[in-house]
Amino acid sequence: MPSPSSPRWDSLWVDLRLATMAPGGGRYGAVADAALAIAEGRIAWLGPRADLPGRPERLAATVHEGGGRWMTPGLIDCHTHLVFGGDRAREFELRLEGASYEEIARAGGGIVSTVAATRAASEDALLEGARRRLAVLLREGVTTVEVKSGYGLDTESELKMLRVARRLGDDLPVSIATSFLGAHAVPPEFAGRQAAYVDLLCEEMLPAVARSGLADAVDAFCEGIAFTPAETERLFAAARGLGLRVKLHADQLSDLGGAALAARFGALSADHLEYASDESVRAMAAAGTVAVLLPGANYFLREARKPPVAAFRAHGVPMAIATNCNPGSSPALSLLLMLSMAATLFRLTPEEALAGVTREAARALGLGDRGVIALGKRADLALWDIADPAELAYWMGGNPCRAVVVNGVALAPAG
Ligand code: DI6
Repeated sequence: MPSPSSPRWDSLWVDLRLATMAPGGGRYGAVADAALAIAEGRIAWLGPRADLPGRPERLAATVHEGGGRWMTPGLIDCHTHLVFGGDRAREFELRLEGASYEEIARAGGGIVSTVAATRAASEDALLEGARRRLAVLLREGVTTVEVKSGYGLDTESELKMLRVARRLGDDLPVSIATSFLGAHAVPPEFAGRQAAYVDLLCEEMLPAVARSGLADAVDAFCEGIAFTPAETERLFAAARGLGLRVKLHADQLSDLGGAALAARFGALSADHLEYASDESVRAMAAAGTVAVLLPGANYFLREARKPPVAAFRAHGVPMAIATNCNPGSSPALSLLLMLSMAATLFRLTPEEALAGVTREAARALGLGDRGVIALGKRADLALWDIADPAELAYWMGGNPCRAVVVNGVALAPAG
């Protein structure tokens, strides 16, 4: 407890416009001419500056001038494959010459080619590559990032990827949430023996990952070129037995009922969803499963079909947006560009898009302590040089982020 003469807060921001993104709070949950106080990494006070209970210098050890700028929750990128070896620029050229993503995958390229490069890379080399990509994301006000494994596809290589993901959070000012994606593709040594790989996944890899404590959730790719619904169910049942939450790459290239399956397991999220049926949307609504929309992959694979946004709205399914940063379907390093794409390609409103990388992205990761600006939440914040929050989805390129606050500590974004 501070003594009566010591300031009650660690820091205080004044002269702000807040986009709290709190539900039910009007457009963007906005508070004009606001102040926000931080104590022990948490939001300790917020409201109109005129309601502050004293002079700022008396109230906090450090006072920051917001200069009338907008402050939002720190952005959350809730679906990335940030850790990988090599690149797939040649595959991009092949696709431009007419080959499809599925054809390349079936011919032994695609995810499996990144697996070879990832297995061959040292842990430090993987860390260095991922750190460079992550630093670019963070410049745009991102304060939490989900990182998947899924390019190792054997126990040791998957653990290596997850260790790299955790180390990213030690090295850079960001929270990292990890997902084990051993069911991303069938590794080459199991070609033609998919059932045997699923046995290994459920009986050896998943238990080893659970024991390591390196994964916060379990993910899978349920698709014609990946794992069947029955295989996915078996993995999810094993995950549930080990006390791990699940999420799913569902209905990206075809409708296998993946989103409904995810909902049956109380999944945190179902991701992609271009081919999700109305029945799946209803199941997601009933289960509270978040729809994670990935416009980068939709754009990069030139997919004509769009996720059923009107149905998500009609049934009250929360929509999150993420970069899906990966070398094959979405080499995207800008979460703000994903807001623009979500608005223009998927017809989200700019406010829905911003909620998709704050409030709803937090929900997709099961992180109840962030994603909105409210009392007691983690002080992860971003400060923007914009006249209106809609600009975050409006500009295509450019970076209006002027400062970030991570766990209460104010930082200027590099670069
Ligand atoms: N769907 C995707 O878009 C990524 N993974 C998945 O299941 C693609 C990953 C890659 O092509 O490397």
